[in-house]
Amino acid sequence: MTAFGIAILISIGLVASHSVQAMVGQKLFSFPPPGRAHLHEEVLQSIEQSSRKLRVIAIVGEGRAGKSQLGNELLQTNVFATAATPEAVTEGVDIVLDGGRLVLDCEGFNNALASSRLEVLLIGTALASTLIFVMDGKLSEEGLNMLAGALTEAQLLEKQLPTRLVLVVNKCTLDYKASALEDALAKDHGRRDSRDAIKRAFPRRHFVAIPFDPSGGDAYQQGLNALRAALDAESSSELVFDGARLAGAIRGLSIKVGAGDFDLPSIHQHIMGEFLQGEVDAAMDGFMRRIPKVIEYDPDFKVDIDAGINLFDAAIQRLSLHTCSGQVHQFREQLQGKLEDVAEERRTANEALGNRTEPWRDVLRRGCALLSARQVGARLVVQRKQDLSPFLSSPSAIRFDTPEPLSVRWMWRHFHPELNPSSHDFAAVLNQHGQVLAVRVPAPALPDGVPVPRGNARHKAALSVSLRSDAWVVVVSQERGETSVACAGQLWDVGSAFPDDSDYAVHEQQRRDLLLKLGLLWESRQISSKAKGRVHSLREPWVWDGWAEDRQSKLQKTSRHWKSNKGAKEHAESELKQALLSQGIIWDTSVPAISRL
Ligand SMILES: Nc1nc2c(ncn2[C@@H]2O[C@H](COP(=O)(O)OP(=O)(O)OP(=O)(O)O)[C@@H](O)[C@H]2O)c(=O)[nH]1
Ligand SMILES: [Mg+2]
Repeated sequence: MTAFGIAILISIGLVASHSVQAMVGQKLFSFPPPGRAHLHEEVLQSIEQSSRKLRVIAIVGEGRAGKSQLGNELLQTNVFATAATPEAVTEGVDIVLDGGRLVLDCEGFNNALASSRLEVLLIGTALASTLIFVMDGKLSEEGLNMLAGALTEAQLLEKQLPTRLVLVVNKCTLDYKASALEDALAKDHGRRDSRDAIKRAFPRRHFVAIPFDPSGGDAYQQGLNALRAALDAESSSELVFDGARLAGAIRGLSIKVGAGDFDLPSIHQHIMGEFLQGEVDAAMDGFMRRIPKVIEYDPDFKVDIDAGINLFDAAIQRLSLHTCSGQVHQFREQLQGKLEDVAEERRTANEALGNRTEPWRDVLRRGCALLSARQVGARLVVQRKQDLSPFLSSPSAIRFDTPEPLSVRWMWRHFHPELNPSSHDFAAVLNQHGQVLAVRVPAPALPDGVPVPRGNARHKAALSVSLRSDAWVVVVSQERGETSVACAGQLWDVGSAFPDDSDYAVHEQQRRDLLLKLGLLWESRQISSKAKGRVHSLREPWVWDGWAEDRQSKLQKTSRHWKSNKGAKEHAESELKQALLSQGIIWDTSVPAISRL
């Protein structure tokens, strides 16, 4: 190493030690004797650990052309070594990680006092999102040949690279037009091949001339601004890598170049592979963030895998990557496979939630929450101690031979007015284990005088059943999308859970009290009764005939031929009671009342 080289390393080290915040130039590739590329793994790690998406700006070109200084200007700090010596200054590839940019300062070629290493040009070309190719003083034939030569050497002649080319003529004293590069590429000096190769490989290219200006004055600054503008233009359509993927690409490249294998199509493929894998992962991440999480059964659950594919396609379109279509296709298929796996897994989880049958109270609660949310009306009668068969005797009711298990999916399909138009106005009846005993069960009318706090026919039907039996009834309101429970003739908000069996006695007392108040129990009726004695026979000279009347309904019963006044009245009352019961004027709380069904 020359004394100058040592000075450079010291100066790089100094920058590093001044401040942790400061950008640090580090050597990524060197070429120790006998001259094979050596990758500095410890430096690669800083790239690998970068949490940002990285775009690579590689500065390559003629030796002593001012590449490192341009790099410093772009980064606005002196991190790359520069010197006015005729000998080469930059050896191998130095890098600076600047936020989302990784800037590569590459050793030059075409310097009579230094070796020209094609590897460096290949490394820069292969990795670059944007390749800054610097010529010294003029747009030279030699420079163009060198660039085309790298493409030839790398067997990339027929390839279209996703890399942008910014060709810079630095230290320029000539008055170039903005179209100079295009003009030069259009010229035919019998060297069409190299020009065609450049055009084909770099469909996106810019030209910038930076005037020679020892004082770094206005003209020089304008040139730099033109370079910055060229770098900013279309920067959104550049290859970007995750740090780890870029490190993987560099490792693969290093192995190939270190082994003297310049077959860049395969390197190119490797790098594109890393990039595409990154895009597959990014599309997958974006997709996973977008698709619905399965926390509850969703009857309309659908996974749109196109959303994931579109994310990938957008990234590919940004780069206009048609020439790599075979490889793109392969990664797209890989993505599609992964998306389908996730979609299938979510679909299965959703179905499983919908089909779950235990614990049944939980299933009922979840089903009601779904129906409430979608404003699908429903009514479910839940049996307690009383046999609900009397309710099921209606001709419209369908009774199952074997009770069906209740699931959220069952509830959705059964009550949805479009999926099952014939059933959703009726009740489903569940046994004590939450299994469906019967469906399409109509409700008897609600007796007059029962307070109905809210709701419509469905709520009235629920109140009626809860008053006529010990069953409780869940109602989902179609209009307001809320769930209530009717129990013992009262309507509750379901926020306060379903009736608990331990409260059975309390509910029964409430039901009885309400029935008493409504005059629906024998005890609440006004009964008149009397007995009349009469002469009967020698053996039974005196017998009593009883008579009883229900004042309200005027229903009367007589019972004849009893030994005592009291007995005659009791029997008449008993017959009246039976008549009232059979006509449904009064109810027996131990049997479901179904009159006027
Ligand atoms: N006057 C003037 N000097 C410049 C300009 N650009 C670069 N230089 C000088 O040119 C010399 C070489 O610059 P470097 O940046 O080291 O060149 P390089 O292309 O990196 O050289 P290698 O690393 O050896 O390939 C330095 O003394 C710079 O100060 C310019 O626009 N004007
Ligand atoms: Mg340099």
